[in-house]
Amino acid sequence: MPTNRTFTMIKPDAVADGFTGPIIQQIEAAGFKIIALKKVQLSSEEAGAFYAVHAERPFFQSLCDYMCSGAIIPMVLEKENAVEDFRKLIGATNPAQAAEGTIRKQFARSLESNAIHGSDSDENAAVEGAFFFTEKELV
Ligand code: DGI
Repeated sequence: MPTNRTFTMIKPDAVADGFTGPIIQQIEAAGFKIIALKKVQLSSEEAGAFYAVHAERPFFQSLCDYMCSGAIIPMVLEKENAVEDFRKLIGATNPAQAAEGTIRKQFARSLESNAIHGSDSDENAAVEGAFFFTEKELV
């Protein structure tokens, strides 16, 4: 994936709470172009594979249960400096510590149910995007 792209997913809490529309609106208003988008529900195995890097963490099982508890909206986004700018737009992992105006501050329920994912590097953006989308689906 080119380095001007990042990967995101709107997580089950925000989809269930009806925040898909407002979140996508803020993403586009911040200058990100949506290159790919779909709605899916992960199996427990798929959630575990996506978060394999956290397999040894105490919250891993809870995170997997949460991530497959409902529909999610994975997306690939394009913008100059996409990874860094998107992490700023969504705010800190824990919404209680997220800056005012960030997506997590506005829409997240808790540290675990934190509304949205954003890749933390160009390398991870490429791997995570490929987890959900083929090259042909990036348009
Ligand atoms: O890159 P982030 O999503 O901001 O954060 P991360 O990669 O460190 O963690 C991935 C997800 O795991 C995060 O969005 C929420 C969850 N998480 C992180 N730290 C904790 C956690 N969940 C629980 N229950 N407890 C934690 O300490």
